[in-house]
Amino acid sequence: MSAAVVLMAYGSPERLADVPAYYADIRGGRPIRPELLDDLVERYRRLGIQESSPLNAITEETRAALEAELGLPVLTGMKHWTPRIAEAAEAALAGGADEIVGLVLAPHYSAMSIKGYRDQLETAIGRRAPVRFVDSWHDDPAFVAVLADRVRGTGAHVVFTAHSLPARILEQGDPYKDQLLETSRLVADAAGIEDWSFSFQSESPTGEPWLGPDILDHLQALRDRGVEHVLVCPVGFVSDHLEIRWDLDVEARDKAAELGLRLERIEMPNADPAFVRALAGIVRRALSVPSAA
Ligand code: FEC
Repeated sequence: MSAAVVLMAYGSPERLADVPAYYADIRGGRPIRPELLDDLVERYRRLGIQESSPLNAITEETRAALEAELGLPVLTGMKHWTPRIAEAAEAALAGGADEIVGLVLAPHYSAMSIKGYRDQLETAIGRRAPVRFVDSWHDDPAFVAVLADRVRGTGAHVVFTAHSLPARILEQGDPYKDQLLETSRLVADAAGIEDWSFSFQSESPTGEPWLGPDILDHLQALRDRGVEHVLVCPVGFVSDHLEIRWDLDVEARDKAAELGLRLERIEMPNADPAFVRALAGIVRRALSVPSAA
């Protein structure tokens, strides 16, 4: 068999003029309030995406490093931007692959996140090749070690974070929150951290309740109970992008300053060689499981 990997990420607009189309893709045809679009354009402007788009550049660096590590073709497919997941799937098949590993650069499964990547990939491949899709890798020991190395030895209270989702996922038995808490616990145990907590971030104003606590409220609660120094360790994201560089580096930092709280965050895994080796291990494991096809 000749395998190829479709490495999937959220995707990010390359320039400000792309933001309306990108946002429309995220909304999947549902209406967008003009003030929310203006606010999003402004966040991207302040992030400096006219000069460079961090997420797309980091994803390409990760792709190239993973390809070199595995010695297999690795193609990037974006959920909400180009190159699309379907384009990556076509390129993988055109290159002669007769089985496809689907790996998302997001470790935790939710029907509201990973399932969307899976659906796009499986629809694109159809019956042309078996797809070995990795649903989650939140407890991968090498990934846990990458994060543990970044928090070990800190004297700060560690706050693990991840993207919030609408709270209704809990009634649907979605494993997202449990997987996030498991990663947090595994990282804390591996690093010998006892003083830690978890909060969500990056909630969208969609008019329904989202999972909490949100990090901004959580910082207030930590300050109220006497915490002076916080180290933020995102576990649900692996790259520098808008949700890190704006929601944490601007909004959470501003909130911490207002509270008189010292706030730092870990360096994201991005294309760190140890993280790329962890991804390669996940791909090799997926390939070693006997195929159902
Ligand atoms: O740097 C960048 O340009 C892109 C950063 C980015 C990442 C990301 C990851 C996740 N999201 C998840 C869920 C949702 C849900 C909605 C939603 C909306 C947005 C908007 C932007 C955005 N997300 Fe995102 N997300 C990123 C960016 N996300 C921009 C639209 C503006 C806003 O609401 O702030 C709500 C959709 C709706 O309106 O109906 C739900 C989840 C992840 C982590 C997993 C993954 O990476 O796929 C979950 C990175």
